Amino acid sequence: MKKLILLSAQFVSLFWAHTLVAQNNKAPKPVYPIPTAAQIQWHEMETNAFIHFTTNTFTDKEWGYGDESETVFNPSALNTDQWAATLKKAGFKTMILTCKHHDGFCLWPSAYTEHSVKNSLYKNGKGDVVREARDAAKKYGLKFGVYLSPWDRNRADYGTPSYVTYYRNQLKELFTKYGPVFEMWFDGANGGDGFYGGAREKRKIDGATYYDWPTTLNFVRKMEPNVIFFSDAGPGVRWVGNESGIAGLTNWNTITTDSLYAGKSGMEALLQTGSADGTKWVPAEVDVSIRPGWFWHESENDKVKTPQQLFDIYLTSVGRGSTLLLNVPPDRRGVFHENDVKSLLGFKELVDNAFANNVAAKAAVTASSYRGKLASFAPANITDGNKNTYWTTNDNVTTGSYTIKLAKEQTVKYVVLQEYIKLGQRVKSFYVEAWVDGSRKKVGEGTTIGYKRILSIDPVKTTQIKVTIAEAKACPIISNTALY
Ligand code: FUL
Repeated sequence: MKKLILLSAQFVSLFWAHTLVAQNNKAPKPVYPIPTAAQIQWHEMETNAFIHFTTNTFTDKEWGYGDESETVFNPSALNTDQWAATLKKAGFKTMILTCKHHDGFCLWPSAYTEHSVKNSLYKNGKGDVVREARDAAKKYGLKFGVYLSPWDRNRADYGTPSYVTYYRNQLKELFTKYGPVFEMWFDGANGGDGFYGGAREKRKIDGATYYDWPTTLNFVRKMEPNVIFFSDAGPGVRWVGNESGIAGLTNWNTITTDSLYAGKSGMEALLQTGSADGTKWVPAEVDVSIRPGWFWHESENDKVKTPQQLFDIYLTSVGRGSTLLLNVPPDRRGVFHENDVKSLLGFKELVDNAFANNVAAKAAVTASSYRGKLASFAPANITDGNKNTYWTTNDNVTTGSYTIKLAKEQTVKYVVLQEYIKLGQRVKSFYVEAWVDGSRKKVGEGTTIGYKRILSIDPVKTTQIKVTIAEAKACPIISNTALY
């Protein structure tokens, strides 16, 4: 009897070992939640551009009251090709236009309001800035996105159900006449007071329920199934909780959005970091302006962020696993001001120079272990330049390290790490060591990695860099490490 029990115990453990081996011969199971295909594409864009342009450009305001005469909107030399060409040259992948800001003025001739370009002096009311912007984006290979402010200080019916219908009608115009639209931006700002068709009063809405977002999102999805929705609550991407260009040092793409809604106050800290146990994949988008304001003001022509400031923002956004959404507001001519253009191109040069030469490309890599001892999960995948291959460990191994051996001594200033996020965000903490004068020295550390983490370290002359994943939710999956 005893023998029988022993035998069957042996059988069970053998069976178990076999199952484990079989599991480790296959790709790891995802750690949920995981990104959708559209979200993956969004991560890969890295740098997006925002364009704030409306009557404010001509009235020198940031938030128009809603009583501005349409005739104030009159760009003298609108050139959307200049916007798109400059952005393309500066490395941006997309362009999101404020089709309607809080003042309610529409940059396209909407059939549902008189408060639009059709009553402006621009092209004697025959102009359509949304169309011109969309066409220019297309011409230069940039994806096009729309910002349609939910808060509307011009509309008499703002705050009643008919305004929500108006808002949806406008979305229908934008999505059917100006598509494809890759991202829709609806922000939560609601200052309360406004013109409201002449009422000139303060109006309060319940941000959680008034707009009935689920219905609106479904309505839009029917027209554009892959659109990414931006808001404090996603569901595509979330606000990063500040407008200064800074994602959390710890930055989870995951967050629980059940009690969130656009404009809910007090959520800034959570939005900046997300949460390790979040139930949805809603990564942070870092929106920030190249100038102090979102709109062009003559007085800010000498306050345009410098190339170095933009580069620093790149490191605190893209370098922390987020996507940068940089606003560049056209001036009264309808073009990007010379100073903005200069900064954008200078910024591109800094990025290109910093990340020109990956000294780890194709370098030899060894690891503490790798999954199933299979080439498909081997450490060499980290430096092969292929985003679809990765190094990973067996299921029961949630820490590990790999060492990149350089062909010759190199000076390293940036360590760029990437997780294979298609199977979820896993890494909770890591550190980096370099061989300096024959001994190992810690040169950097971090918490989350996500789509991309750029560690800026004190320049170090070295022949080997070792990365240790100190803590992870499950077996770590690293697709890339580059050294510059
Ligand atoms: C905020 C708005 O109030 C600002 O004017 C700007 O549009 C910014 C991107 O979002 O909520």
